[in-house]
Amino acid sequence: MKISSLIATLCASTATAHTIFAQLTADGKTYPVSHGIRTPSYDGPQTNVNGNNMACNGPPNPTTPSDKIIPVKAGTNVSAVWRHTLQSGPNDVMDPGHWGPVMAYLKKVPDAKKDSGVGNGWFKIQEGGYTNGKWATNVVIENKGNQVIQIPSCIENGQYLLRAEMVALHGARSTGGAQLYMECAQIEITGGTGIASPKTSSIPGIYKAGLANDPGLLIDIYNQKAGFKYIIPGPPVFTCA
Ligand SMILES: [Cu+2]
Repeated sequence: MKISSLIATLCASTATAHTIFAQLTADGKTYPVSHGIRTPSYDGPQTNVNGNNMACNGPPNPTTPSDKIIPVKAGTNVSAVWRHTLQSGPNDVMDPGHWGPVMAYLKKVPDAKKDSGVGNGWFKIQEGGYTNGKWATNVVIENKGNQVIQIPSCIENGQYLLRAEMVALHGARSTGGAQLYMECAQIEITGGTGIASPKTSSIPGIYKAGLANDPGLLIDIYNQKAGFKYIIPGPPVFTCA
């Protein structure tokens, strides 16, 4: 058995490895687990990039609605806090062998508590891939589960869904083998200048299953040359400048 197959097999046999965007830190305040976030009772991945559950998770990871909305100031940094389970602490974020990219998206919605997130309106505001020999998932793990995300200063005020995502590529050498973890937080942005209208994309729709279309999700990460250029999936990051 090749070492890459061995690693993938080990990972698949341990359900202890996955992760959940469990709570949000905004304006210096860390909210309780599941406050304003549709967290699942199971920490498994989504693997069908064409499924509606690619937006805000869902079966086979049943998500619980929240009646909370978290206030966020435009231009500030928030942290999506990742945990292995809803009971885990900062030293139990995810299996460190879950190498892959990290991303965050926003979608402006009329009612953040009710909107499914499915369909157009999403724009990417943060991403990390493979830099200086380190995967972005490992950066988050070493940062005690904190994915730091800057909320653009130039967008409109109002309610948004904040979709934070980590992707594990240990099984991604075959189609559908990438494991995508995402949850949606319900936020209300204030202080934005509103001068920008980001170009938006649909979820599902931002990712593709085939190699020609998405080399960032169909890749044998164990057989790359040192310093290879990893192509982060999804649209480019929106910036105000
Ligand atoms: Cu996993």
